[in-house]
Amino acid sequence: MDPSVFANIENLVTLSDTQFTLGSLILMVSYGAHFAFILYFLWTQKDLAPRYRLVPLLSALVMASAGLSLLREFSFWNEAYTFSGGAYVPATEGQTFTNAFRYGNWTITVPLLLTQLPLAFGLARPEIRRRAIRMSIPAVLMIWTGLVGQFGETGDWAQLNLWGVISTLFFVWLLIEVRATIKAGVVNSPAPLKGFPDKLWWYFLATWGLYPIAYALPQLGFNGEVVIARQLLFSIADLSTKLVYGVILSRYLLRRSALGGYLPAAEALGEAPAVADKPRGA
Ligand code: RET
Repeated sequence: MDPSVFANIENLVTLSDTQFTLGSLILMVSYGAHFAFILYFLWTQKDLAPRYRLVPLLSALVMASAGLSLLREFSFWNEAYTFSGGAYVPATEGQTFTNAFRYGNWTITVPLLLTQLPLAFGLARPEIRRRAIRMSIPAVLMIWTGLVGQFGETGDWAQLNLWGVISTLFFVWLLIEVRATIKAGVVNSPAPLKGFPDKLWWYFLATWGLYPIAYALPQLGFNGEVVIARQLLFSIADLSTKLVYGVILSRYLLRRSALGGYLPAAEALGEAPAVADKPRGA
């Protein structure tokens, strides 16, 4: 069949049993981890000073939203292949596989992830709003232009690369805005935590940078290795930009809350004796 009738390379490639199972497993572990961490982020709120609690709450929302999207990708995956002649063959009827839903989901999760930054840095309310909007505009434009481009990945390299370049320009604009927020974060962090925002910046670059690599990967060829490598890359990126990023921010906020004199945070860090821990009669 003409490859160009399909939007994603998953529908062009016959997978070995191992490859199919790996793809299933990658998607399952991803949505499972996202759902499990809803509980972690809701729980971790209690030790943070009240003004920072919105940050893990946003992480919990991101976990729920991404978890549902990945669960859908997982069922697409299972519906889009049939086991026939000793291999998993793209189904000729019914459901095709698509990565496009990921881009729809990022439209929700990415602005939430970005808003967590000025919130965590404790900036003034109007500045939080201003920075969240200034970061979200290029972010959404980056995602939507990428969405248009990814429909070209089954062979229309001009479409893939042209929209990829346009999307990258919005990514650069986004990075300039993120960098400015990081700088405000350095100014606004308590002295012992001033090194944190810059470390987070490098983490941000390394992990958000995985997405354009996954986007470009189909140009290496239409085969099972590329399909699995791309799903793996997407999943590593998802787990690091949302889940691990949320854990890092929560740990920073715990230390920040303790430094600000919030006792439950100091106790959670083991830096202040909990009342119940004092020896009786002391
Ligand atoms: C695209 C298209 C190709 C060029 C670039 C891209 C960047 C995507 C990024 C996505 C980040 C997504 C996150 C999702 C979390 O839920 C759109 C692949 C630069 C950076 C963090």
